[in-house]
Amino acid sequence: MDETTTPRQRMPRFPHGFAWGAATAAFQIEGSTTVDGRGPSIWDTFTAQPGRVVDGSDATTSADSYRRWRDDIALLRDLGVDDYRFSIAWPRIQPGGTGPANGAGLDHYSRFVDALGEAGIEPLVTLYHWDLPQALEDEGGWLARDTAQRFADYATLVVDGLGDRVTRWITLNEPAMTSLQGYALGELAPGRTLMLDALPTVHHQLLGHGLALAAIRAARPDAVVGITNNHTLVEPASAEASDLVAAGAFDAIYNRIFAEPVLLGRYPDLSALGLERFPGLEDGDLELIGAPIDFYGVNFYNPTRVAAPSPGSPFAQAGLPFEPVEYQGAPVTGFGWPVVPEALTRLLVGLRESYGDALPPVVITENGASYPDEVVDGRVADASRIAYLDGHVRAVHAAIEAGVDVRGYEVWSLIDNFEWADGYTQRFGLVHLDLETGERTRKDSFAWYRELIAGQRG
Ligand code: IFM
Repeated sequence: MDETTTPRQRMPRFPHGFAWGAATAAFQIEGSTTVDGRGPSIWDTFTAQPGRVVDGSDATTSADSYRRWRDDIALLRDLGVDDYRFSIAWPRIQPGGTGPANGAGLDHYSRFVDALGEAGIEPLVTLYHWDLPQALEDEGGWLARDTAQRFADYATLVVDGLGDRVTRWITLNEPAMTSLQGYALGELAPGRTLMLDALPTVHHQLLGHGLALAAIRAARPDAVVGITNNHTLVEPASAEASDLVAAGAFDAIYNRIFAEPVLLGRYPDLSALGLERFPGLEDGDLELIGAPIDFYGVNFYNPTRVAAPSPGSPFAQAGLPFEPVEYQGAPVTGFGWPVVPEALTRLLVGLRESYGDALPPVVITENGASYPDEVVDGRVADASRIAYLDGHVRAVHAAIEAGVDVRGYEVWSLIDNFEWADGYTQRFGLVHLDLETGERTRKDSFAWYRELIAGQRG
C-alpha cells in the first residue's frame, strides 16, 4: 500500500450484514451481441446510427464478458465482495421480445450464477438495464402499455430458470433515464425526442415493475424484490421564489414521479406541468405499482442545481418550467459531474423524512465516478476515484447514523465498459480495460476497495 491507496482516515464500521459489492450491466460489458441466438436490442440499433455515440464506438466487444465471465468472477473473488449486481439481457432470453425462453441464453446465465455461488458471491440480478428487444420497440416500446406485460412475461421466464439460486431481484434500472433521456430528449436509445409526450413511458415502465413484482412473488414466494431509481439531490440555484418553484418541478419529474408511485402508490402533483392525471394511468395500476417491495435501490452520482428557465433557452422553448445550471464550487469527475459526497447523506435522509416507514431498506445499487485513467508501468493511479468513493461511502455511513436503514453498497463499476452514448470515453471501473487487447488491470481503487471490505470484516 502506498499513500494513494491508504485511506486517509479509518473507515467507520458499518452494521453487521451490510453487503459490499460491485455492479455492471449486460449491454455495457458482454459483447458477443449476435451469439447464442441473441436478438437485436434498441441499443444495437442506436449505436449503429451515425452520430449517436460520441466516439462512434459500439458494444460488440466491450469487456467481452459474455466469453470472459470467468475472468470477471476471478476479479470479484479477489476483491472480496459479498455480492455482484449484474443484469440479464432480455434479447438473449427472448430474442424477439416474446415467446419461450431461448435455452442458450438462459444457460449462459445459469452457468454464471452457479459459478458465482461456487465463489461465495451472492447474485443481485437486474432484469432490465435498458436493452429492450428491438422487436418490442417496433411495436411502440415503452410508449405501448403492452410492453409492461411483455416485461412481466420475460421476468417470469428468468425467475423460473434461475430463481432456485437467485434470491434478490431488481426489476428496472433507472426508469428515469429511459423516459427522460431515451424518449424525451433523444440522448439515449431509442433516441426519441418527444419531450412531455414521453410521459406514458414512465407509467408503462412502472406498470412493468408492478406486474413483474407480482409475477416474481407468484413464482418464488421467497424472492427479495426491489427497483433501482437514479436519484439526484436537487438544489435551487438561489432563494428566489422562481428558482424554488423550478427546483420543485425538476425534483418532481426526475425523482418523485419514479419514487412515489412505488413507495406511496400515487403520483405527485404535476399541475406545474399542466397535468391533472398521469398519462397512461388506468384503474388498478397504482395498486400493482405500489405493492410492497423488499428493498429500494438508489443510484447516486451527483447533486443538481436548478433555476427557472432563462428566456429563449431550450428548456423555455420546450415549455419546461426549470433549467439545470452549472454546479459551482465543487471538483468534477471526468464527466464534469460535481463531486459532493454529503449530498448523498442529505438525499438518503431526505428519502427517509419524505417517505417514513413506506421506505423499505435501501441498497445503494450504483455509485462511482469516471476519470481519464491510464496504465503507467502496469499501474493505474486513480487517486481521484478513491477520494470520490471514500467520501461517498462515508456519506452512506453518516446516513445510517442518522437513522436511514441502508443495507448495501455497489460500486459502479467493476470494470471499464461501454458508457452508452459516451462510448468508451468515460471509464468508471475499479479495473482498467485495454480496449485493444481486452487486458484487465486492477486500478489502485481496486486495492482500496478490497482493503475497505476486508477491514469491515476484521
Ligand atoms: O453507466 C451508467 C449505468 O448504466 C446506469 N447508471 C449510471 C451509470 C454511469 O453513467
